[in-house]
Amino acid sequence: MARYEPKTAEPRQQSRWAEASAFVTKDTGRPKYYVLEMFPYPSGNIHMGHARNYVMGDVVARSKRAQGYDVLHPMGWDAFGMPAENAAMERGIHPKGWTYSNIANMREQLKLLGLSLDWSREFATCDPEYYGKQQAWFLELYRRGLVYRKDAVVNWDPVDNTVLANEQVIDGRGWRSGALVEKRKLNQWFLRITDYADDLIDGLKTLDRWPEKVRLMQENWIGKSKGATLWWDIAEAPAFLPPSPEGEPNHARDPIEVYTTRPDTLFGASFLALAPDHPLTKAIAEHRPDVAEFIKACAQTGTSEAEIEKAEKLGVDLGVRVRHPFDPDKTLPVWAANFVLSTYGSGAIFGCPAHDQRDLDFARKYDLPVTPVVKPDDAETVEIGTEAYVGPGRIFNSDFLNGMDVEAAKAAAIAKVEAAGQGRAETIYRLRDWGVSRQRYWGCPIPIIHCPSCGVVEVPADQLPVVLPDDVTFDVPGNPLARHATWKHVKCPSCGADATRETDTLDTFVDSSWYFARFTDPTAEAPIDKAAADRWLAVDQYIGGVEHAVLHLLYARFITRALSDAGMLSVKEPFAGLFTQGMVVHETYRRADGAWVEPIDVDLTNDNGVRSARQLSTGETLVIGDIEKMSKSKKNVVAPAEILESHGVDAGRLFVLSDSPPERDVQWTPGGVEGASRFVQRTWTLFDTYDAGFAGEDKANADLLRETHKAIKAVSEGVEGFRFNSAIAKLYAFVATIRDNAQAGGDAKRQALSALARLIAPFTPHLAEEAWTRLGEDGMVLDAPWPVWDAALAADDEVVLPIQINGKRRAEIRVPRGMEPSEVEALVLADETVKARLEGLSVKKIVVVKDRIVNLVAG
Ligand code: ANZ
Ligand code: ZN
Repeated sequence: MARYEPKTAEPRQQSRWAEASAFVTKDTGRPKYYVLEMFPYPSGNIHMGHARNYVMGDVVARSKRAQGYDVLHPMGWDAFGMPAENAAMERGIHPKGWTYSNIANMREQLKLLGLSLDWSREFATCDPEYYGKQQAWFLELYRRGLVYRKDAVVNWDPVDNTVLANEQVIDGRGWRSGALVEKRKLNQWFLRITDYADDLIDGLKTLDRWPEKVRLMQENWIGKSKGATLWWDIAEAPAFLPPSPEGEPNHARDPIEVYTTRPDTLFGASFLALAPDHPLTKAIAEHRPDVAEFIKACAQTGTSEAEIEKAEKLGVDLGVRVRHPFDPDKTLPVWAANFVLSTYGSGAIFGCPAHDQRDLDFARKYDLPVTPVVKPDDAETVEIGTEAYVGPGRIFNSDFLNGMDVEAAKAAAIAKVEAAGQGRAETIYRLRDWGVSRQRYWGCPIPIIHCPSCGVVEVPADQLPVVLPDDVTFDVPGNPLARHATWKHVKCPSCGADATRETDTLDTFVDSSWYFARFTDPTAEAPIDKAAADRWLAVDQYIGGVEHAVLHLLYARFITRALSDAGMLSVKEPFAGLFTQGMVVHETYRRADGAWVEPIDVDLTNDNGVRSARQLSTGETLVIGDIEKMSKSKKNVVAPAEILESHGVDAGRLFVLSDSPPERDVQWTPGGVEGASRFVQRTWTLFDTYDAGFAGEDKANADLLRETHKAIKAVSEGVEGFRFNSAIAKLYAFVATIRDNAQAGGDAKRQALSALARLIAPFTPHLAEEAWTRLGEDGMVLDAPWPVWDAALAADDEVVLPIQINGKRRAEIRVPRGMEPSEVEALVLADETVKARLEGLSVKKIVVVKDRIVNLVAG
């Protein structure tokens, strides 16, 4: 009996696959299956999280291949972005060199994992061949009106010196730098994602193989809101507001526009509130230092909705009064308030304190009237203390709306303001157009030329790609492209005059919004080869982190729609199936002086359940900290390479999938990998000691055959349902069954081992190939068909019998299949639930239908 040697077996199998070009995509006309993991950013090294992600994809790819699909399973690099420029600024390395050397390094690390990837399709988004095609379709969208330029207040990251999309601002901070984001006005390029807002919501309903959570997050992000816009006439305004010529905005005269989802509560309105940077607030601030102060104070608190929600409600009375649309005699004060967002609706609201918590908090603070107008259906009235009533009910205190329910009152109120020309029904969205301009070097140049006489001119198709210059400097902040001596100076393609290139580059989320389509034919002349895209899209299974729920995954859905409308694609939804995997986490260790210590330098002991840790290099006692996502800062990282070195690829692959469900985090422990490694040995031993000449005993053979079919069924279902951990648990059990059943042999044993080799192949592919060869099979297990189970053999040995008492199902009982009725009867009568049900009754009759049902008559 020989030990299994991953160190020799794994490279042996990997060269076999390479020599056979085994993973080059084959298009044989069979049903297709496109498996894709979110491609990595080439930051330097493959980490454990990457490894888990790609191994999951590989399990899908290999099992689909075995099930007879033509599989597409490509890999590439999301290679533009800030870190490359940071490396340039901090260490003087050119972003291009940094990126491509990281790619080379990570490619080698990935290859070690034995993934069934088609490397012939590899590309990086920073390859001019890739981003040139992106420039081509960008111009196509420009011609179609989906790309435009406007002055916009943008989120400015003062550390990265660039603009961020709303999605990239998390709690008021830059998603990458963590710096507090500032507001600036800049001329920017935008993609009209809002044109697709409704379609993007509707499409979510078709994505039945997406996590519910992600669909909800997208729906909330798009934030469709149905309500009404109302115009409130000004009744009084401060004398200092200057009159302005007819046709120009006049703050002393123009009605204030308000957006509401609750026009039914209009009779409960007690004030209007404007955003701090509403034009009227600002006009008044020019004459009122207290208002100016207020605006300044608001600018200093966080800008995110969450922060605004948490902050104390503050405001200032602007000295303006407006007329109520339904009662011209009634006037309301206009305030500026910190909880009104300038970027939503019209940046102004009417406050109805009785039925909105923010308005109520505000009204209580500034002593504004609280008039309830909605009461629960069965109540006489409703008392408002410190909590607003936001539930359903009937309208009261409200003239012509009295007695209506909320929905009817909304419709009636809207009909009335529309008839009076004081408002209209309106649907608005939280979603904003996607600002894609970045003032950075390491990104895809926007293929536009600015000409003094022709204005914005497209770079002609025969001059694409617009390639980034290599000779740039990073010694000062700002955009290296803008200060390059020659790059931006060109002749206008249209009139020949001196002109300048656009120096903004595209947000890197543009790069990742179509790469899955390019993979279907990465060498196509067109950005996307239509026939190839039709063959392979949509991606059948996409796998990645849930942190991309609203960024990448929404942009990709939008761009797919836009390209589809431009005739370049046929699908609207890029990803038919989505799986969001959990993270790899690890315990943390700290010294008394607070320094983090790497796991490799830690000696753990366990005394009757009391764990302690010591630093190997110093002997110091360590504090065992929380289990956290592996991160460099806490030094709790275990590099895949270390594991592969010590336990082999297959044990590592097995472990990242075995210890918890794929959607949950998995904790890396040395013990876990060792367990996986022992399983590899045990499995190998079964094959290594296999004696084809041993016929076995009938009963043992029959048992093993049944166990084999059960294992095929359970593992297949686990793989299919993305329950890899339970599939692996079943494999552990199956290996134990084969080992323990020493009396089995002959065909049953052969079937068991043949099935086992094929079932482990997606998880531990190298071991599976070795086992396959050891069984004497020709070719590779990679190409062997997935085993199928015989339903009769796989059927459970136990059945669940429903128990009916006087015709009603009252209990159930689990018994061995085929149990005689008399035996079942005894068990039923002794059953606790049944006894409880029969309390005070006597059994008149009991009928047991074998393996089906138990009927009891009692009275
Ligand atoms: C009056 C009212 C009465 C409101 C009531 C609610 C309850 P969603 O559903 O998110 O669209 N609102 C409108 N614009 C706003 C802005 N720029 N900043 C902060 N709040 C704003 O929310 C719409 C509701 O949020 C609107 O309906 C408005 O308050 C407020 F009993 O109008 B409501
Ligand atoms: Zn010109």
